[in-house]
Amino acid sequence: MTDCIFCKIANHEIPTTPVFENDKVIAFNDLEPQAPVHILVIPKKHVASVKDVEDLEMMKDLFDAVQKIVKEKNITDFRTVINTGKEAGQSVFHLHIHILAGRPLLWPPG
Ligand code: DGP
Repeated sequence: MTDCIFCKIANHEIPTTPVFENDKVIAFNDLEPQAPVHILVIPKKHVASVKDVEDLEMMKDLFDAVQKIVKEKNITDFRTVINTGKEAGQSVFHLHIHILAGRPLLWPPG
């Protein structure tokens, strides 16, 4: 989608060093890391949020990538987050899963 920053990353219009990539998914480090490990996993196809996913295969592809990333990095304890909507903290309206790790993570979140 034009003017979507994550579409530009997915299309390599913005140079990115992927943490993981296949034909459906790309993962890269968050620009504003909230933990020593902070990776974003996104579908290459533009979908604004989890509410807008039509084919749930997309979620399978994303979580398949999450599993591969944490396995490859030997991360045993981590949090996955999907913010949906402004009030829940979504600032980029292209679906993404945050992977956070490398420090104790508070629960419940703020
Ligand atoms: P959220 O607030 O859940 O929509 O998360 C969006 C995240 O995306 C936020 O942690 C900052 C990150 N981010 C925004 N723009 C860029 C960018 O251009 N590059 C990278 N690597 N991360 C970005």
